[in-house]
Amino acid sequence: MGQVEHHLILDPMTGLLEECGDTGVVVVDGESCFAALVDVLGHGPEARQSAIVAEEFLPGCAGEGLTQSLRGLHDKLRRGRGAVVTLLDLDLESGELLVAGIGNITTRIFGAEHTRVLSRDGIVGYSMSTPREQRFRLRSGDVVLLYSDGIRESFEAHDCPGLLAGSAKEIAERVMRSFRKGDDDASCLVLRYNK
Ligand SMILES: [Mn+2]
Repeated sequence: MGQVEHHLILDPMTGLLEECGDTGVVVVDGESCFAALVDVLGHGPEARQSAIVAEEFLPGCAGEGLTQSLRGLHDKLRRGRGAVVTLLDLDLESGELLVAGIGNITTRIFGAEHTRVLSRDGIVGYSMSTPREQRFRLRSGDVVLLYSDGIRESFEAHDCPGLLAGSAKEIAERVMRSFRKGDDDASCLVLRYNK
């Protein structure tokens, strides 16, 4: 059975978690890993309220299907500000990865090839296109990186020598340190699959 090593960093623009609209969830149940990264529009205490709604709802979505989970979150966030969201589900035995995103969370896979996963347009809780689940196959050692638009979207691995070295925590800290923009909440979720 494969394993997944993961690390999430939330870095609020104001330095206060209670004013952070970015959040993430990881649930590992032994056979699979469900993960989410969420960026509620804007920042501050009101954004944090919607982030809390997502934090409370998403752990129960593990194993429920990504499209259904996005639809459920869409309903939950209707009274708040709306958010951009990417969900993924990784089968630890096979390395099969499903990803579904709405809005501009960046999702990248660093494996034998480097892949950017396209999201659909929209805002969860406000106006959401039909989710699309995309399928990938991870190999042992591959790294999946998700980050919000508080981090420079377009950096390349060669912009940061050793980007993928070390633990998931070290990778997340390196991305945050090197590419954080500073004008918004920032979040970064790193997963490394080990067969
Ligand atoms: Mn943002």
